[in-house]
Amino acid sequence: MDRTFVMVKPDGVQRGLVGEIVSRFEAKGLKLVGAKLELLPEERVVEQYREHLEKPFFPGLKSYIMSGPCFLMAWEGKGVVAIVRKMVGATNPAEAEPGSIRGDFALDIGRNVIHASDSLESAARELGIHFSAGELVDYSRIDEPVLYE
Ligand code: IDP
Ligand code: MG
Repeated sequence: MDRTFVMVKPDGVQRGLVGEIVSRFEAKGLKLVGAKLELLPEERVVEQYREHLEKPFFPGLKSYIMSGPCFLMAWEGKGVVAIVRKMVGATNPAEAEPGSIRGDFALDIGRNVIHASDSLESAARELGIHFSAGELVDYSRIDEPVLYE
């Protein structure tokens, strides 16, 4: 089954949105297979956002992500990468649809509350940056027989 990396950024943690965000993914039927609250060290922030290293917004992005604790999660389910990206919404909250997390809870592109991997490859890469194998848990959710055809 597919897995993806999701992270509530420091603004989302400070604004008390962790529970709301976890609830949305749980209610969708996705399975939480890893979670932790952490102040991220610089090298993991750089590794996660390495495609943006040369962008003008990178220094601001790095200090934003390191400004407080992040809530890191691994979610599992059928098609989970695309489903979570859709539930997260467009990068710029001004363009994110109402009903999406960024559409409902954010205003500014530089304070957009949440990160989610954009492909299966980046999901595997990002999970590897932030979680050790022992921190990801294999188990069944009791509602799986009725969630899946
Ligand atoms: P994504 O988070 O939707 O995948 P990316 O383009 O990968 O969006 O950008 C990563 C993160 O960098 C964004 O979520 C946002 O926090 C930040 N970011 C992207 N573009 C800008 C910008 O133009 N100004 C400030 N921050 C930006
Ligand atoms: Mg991205």
